[in-house]
Amino acid sequence: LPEAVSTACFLPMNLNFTERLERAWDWSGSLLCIGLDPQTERLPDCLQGSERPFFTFNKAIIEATRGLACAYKPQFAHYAAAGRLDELEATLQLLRERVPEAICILDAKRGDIGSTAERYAKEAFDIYGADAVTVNPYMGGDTLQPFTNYGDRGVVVLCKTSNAGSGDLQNLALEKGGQLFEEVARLAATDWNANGNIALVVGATYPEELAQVRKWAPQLPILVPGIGAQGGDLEGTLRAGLRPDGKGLLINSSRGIIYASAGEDFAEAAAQAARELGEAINRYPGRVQR
Ligand code: NUP
Repeated sequence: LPEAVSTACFLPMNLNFTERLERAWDWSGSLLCIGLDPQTERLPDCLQGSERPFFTFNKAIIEATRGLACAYKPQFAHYAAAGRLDELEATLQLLRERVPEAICILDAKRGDIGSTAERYAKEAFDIYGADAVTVNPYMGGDTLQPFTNYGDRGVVVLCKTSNAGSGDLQNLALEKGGQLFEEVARLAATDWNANGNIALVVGATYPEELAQVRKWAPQLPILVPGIGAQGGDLEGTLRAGLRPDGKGLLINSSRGIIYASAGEDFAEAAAQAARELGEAINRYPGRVQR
């Protein structure tokens, strides 16, 4: 792994994570999060011979989409499986330099006993310099603490995931009433959130559950993947998830944006797709502050 980068963040250190996210929403005027999930076989032909294809691809997309999104979300496995973690690191550094106002979420879905979780937190925040990391709460609150201890960074907890099988466990009924994902939302908004830096993940494929999560966690930021390639429901997401201030959501699309074109115009096509999705989000009446 690379040397630890400076712990300097994308945005001023005196702001906590929530304040930085609010700034990112206001600066971009957007709730859009662009997923940076490069796959070798899907890269445009013009990049196939490139020395650092993932970084070159991301760089073009980041440059073309500056100002169109409040956040970017590289998914760790896409880089690790290709042996290109150096290009993930370079991508995060580029985001820090070129779009310091946007939040960078490292999607790694970490979760382990405390002493190992400490290593994972260090990896995400000190090595990669991410503003936020996704974590799996399955092992309990003590395993989230090493992440939440970084008070200026965000900890994005899986709550109701977008995949078809997410109900196998997440929708299990609890003896005390409610379902497991609701208990995750409740704990994330209360006991687990002593440092005020927790956000949740709820898939755009489950707007009914999103409405439930909003009840348990009225103020928490919610990362919503599943728009675009997974066929999630944008209007249902906005209806169920927006806060009264018209913010509160990070609506992610990865493949729907980055693979908008397989030609040489891939970056402009990605920007166009980002613009269209951002505008569709902003047309929703609830986006206007009430
Ligand atoms: O519940 C989740 N669903 C999901 O798709 C939680 C996630 N973090 N993701 C991630 O979001 C997934 O790993 C991928 O990086 C992205 C969705 O990509 P796409 O369907 O927009 O291409």
